[in-house]
This record gives sequence, structure tokens and C-alpha cells, in this order.
Amino acid sequence: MGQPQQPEAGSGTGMPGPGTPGKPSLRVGMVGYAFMGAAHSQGWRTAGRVFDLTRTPVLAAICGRDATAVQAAAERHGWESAETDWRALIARDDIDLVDICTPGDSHAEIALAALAAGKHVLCEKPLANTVEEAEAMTTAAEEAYGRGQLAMVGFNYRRVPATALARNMVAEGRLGTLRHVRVTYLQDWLVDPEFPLTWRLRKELAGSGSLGDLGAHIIDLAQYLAGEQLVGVSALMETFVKERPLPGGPTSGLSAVSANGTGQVTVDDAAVFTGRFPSGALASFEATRYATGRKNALRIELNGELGSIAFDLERLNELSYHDGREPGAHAGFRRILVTEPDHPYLDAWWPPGHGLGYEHTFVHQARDLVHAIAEGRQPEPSFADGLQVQRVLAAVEESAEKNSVYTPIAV
Ligand code: SOE
Repeated sequence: MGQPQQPEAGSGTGMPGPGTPGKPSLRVGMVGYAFMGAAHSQGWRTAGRVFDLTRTPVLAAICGRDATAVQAAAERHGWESAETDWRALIARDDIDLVDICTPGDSHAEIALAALAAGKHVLCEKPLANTVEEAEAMTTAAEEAYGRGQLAMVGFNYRRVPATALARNMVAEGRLGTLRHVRVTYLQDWLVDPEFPLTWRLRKELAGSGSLGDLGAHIIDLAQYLAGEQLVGVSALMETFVKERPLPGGPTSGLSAVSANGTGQVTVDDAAVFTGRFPSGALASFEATRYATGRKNALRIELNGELGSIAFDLERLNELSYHDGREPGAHAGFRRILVTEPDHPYLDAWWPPGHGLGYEHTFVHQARDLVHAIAEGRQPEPSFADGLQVQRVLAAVEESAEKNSVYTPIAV
């Protein structure tokens, strides 16, 4: 990839940002205003107030199809204006960056159009619904990089201070040769069979179920922390509840509506798989929405020749570390409270011990992307990283279809 140039003034860039006299702004247009839209709004709104950024994010426009709902979202989350057509948003000269927070079926179309229109792009995970879409997006992002535009995928769990610290500790060699990566992402919001058939349960909209939604996060996090990429997987997947009530009743527009007013669940409810890293380390993964009592339990443990690290999203200000070189008599896992100013991201936040939460990952994501744009360097995770995760997802599905046959990851 060529060296990106600084974004040119004229397309809305280079203007002083409101509230930060003298600093150029980065005018954001966001598509989508549900859960992820709210989370990203929080990130854009806060990043420039907490971190010393060379460009100030401005919440320029939010976009959604329902005019009343999107206007309400604009007011609630602090956006300057609202649009009801993403094409109109992308056509605007005063938008520098398009942030895609829609279901996966529209990621590719919006990202390709935004890149073609000269915008930087942030796209929610998983990058796309298929490998083919992700390939097209990656090619377009690499071409756009040569024109000074940057594109990033929103794997926000890389931006928890404790996971960023874990990455640094693995990279410093504190674990030595890696043997095991054990990772689970457990939720329980589908346990009730009467929970309606929302978009996340329809393949044509979501691409896959727990696999793409939760599995994509843990594949990315495992590879990021390990510092290497999976070469093959063996998988099992299951859809436990195959039909669910329609959210809008029998008239919801779905093709697969049965006589009793339910619709077919066309994605997986759970995915369990093992994987191999090129170093020889073995990995295990579990992604489910049926782990009764588990709300957002992402846990990862890495065991190496010299030590181990463990992280639990439900205790996200902590990292467990065992140094295997300590004398056995007093060795053991110890808790690092990741709230010190010399921990990742924390020099800008509260005094030690005061702690951060889920929403701060989106503030850090916005901060990292703004820094990358200001410096004209490729942010991580790139679209190429998102494509590689998409290939792992595809290999998991292929393996599960063949009843867990070991399936190499395409490169
Ligand atoms: C699913 O329940 C979900 O909202 C994911 O889509 C998000 O990516 C994850 O951060 C929380 O859970």
C-alpha cells in the first residue's frame, strides 16, 4: 500500500472544530442509530474532550430511514443534523468520515460508496456478511489508502485498557512460547423461545448468528492478543430454537412465515470451535446466546511457557497475570488493577482505582482512529484484518457443515 497523504482541505476538513478553537475538525456522518449508533455517538462526543487530539470530531450528521426516530436520535445523542438516506449523507461535502453502524447486509454497499466518495470509513464488526463482500471492501480500502483515506473495523474490545495491556505483555514475551488460547463469549438473551425473530436471527440481514456477532469479537481478540492468525478450525454449530414469533406479527414482510405466525430462525444460536495457530498453540472458542445467567461474559485466557494472562469483560478494569518464573512457594495469579496512568489510554482519565466501562472502548476507538487519520497511517484493525476474521467465520461454518472436519483458513 502506498503512503497516505494528509486529507485535503475543501471536503469539510481543515475547518476549526466547535469548542476547540484553532484545531481542525473531523466531521463524522454516522449511519444507524440503535445500540451501536448510541455507543459510537458516545465515542465521538467524548474523545475530543478527554484526549488531546489534533483534529476534533464533530457529530455532523446521523442517518436512519425513519425521519422521526432519526431526528429524536440526533437530539438525544448530540448530532448537528439528520438524514434519512445514506446516499445523501455520503454526497455531502461537509462529511469527512462515514461511520457504519447498520446490520451487516448493508456494510459493503455503504462502505464502497463512502470510499468512492473520498470519505474515511469506520465499519462495525463483522466487516461484512460474506467473504466476497469483505474482499471487495478490502480492495476498495487499499485503493483509497493511496488517496489518503483510511478505513477501520470496529472491534472495540481491543480498546479495553486491560486487553491492550495484555497485548503489550504478550508482545514483550512475558508468556514465552504460547500453548493455549481459551476464549468464550456468553450471552443469554435468546433463552426465552418467545423472544421475537429480530434482524439478528435472519441470515439475509445478519450473515450469521452468535458466530458473526460474538464469535467475530473473540476471533479478533484472540488473534490480536496472541499476535498470530489462526490457520485452521474444527467447529460445531447449532440452532436450538428454530422458529420464533415475528416482531411485527404475521405481516412483518418475511417470506418464511408459518401458519402459526412464527418465522424461521436462519442463523446459528451457538458456535463452538477449536483452532490452531502457526506457532503450534491451540485455541478453543465458544460463542452463544443461550448461556443462562451470562449477560456479556467475554473471557480470554492465554497460557505460555513462562506465564499466563486472563481477562474477564465483566471485571474489565482487571487483568490476571501469573509469572511462572516466580518461586513456587509464593507464585500464583495476581490481579493487576488496570487503572494506572501508565496503563493504555488511562493517562487521560480518572485517578487510579476509579475505573472505566464498556462505553469507554468506543471513546478509545474514536481516539485511535482520529490519531491515525491525523498522522496519515493505517489504523488497526484494518479492513484486511476484518477480511481475515471473515475467512475464519467462513471456515467455521464450512467445518460445522461437515460435522467438525478440520478446515484450513483461506489466505
Ligand atoms: C450482541 O448482543 C452485542 O450487542 C454485539 O452485537 C456487540 O458487538 C457486543 O459488543 C455486545 O453484544
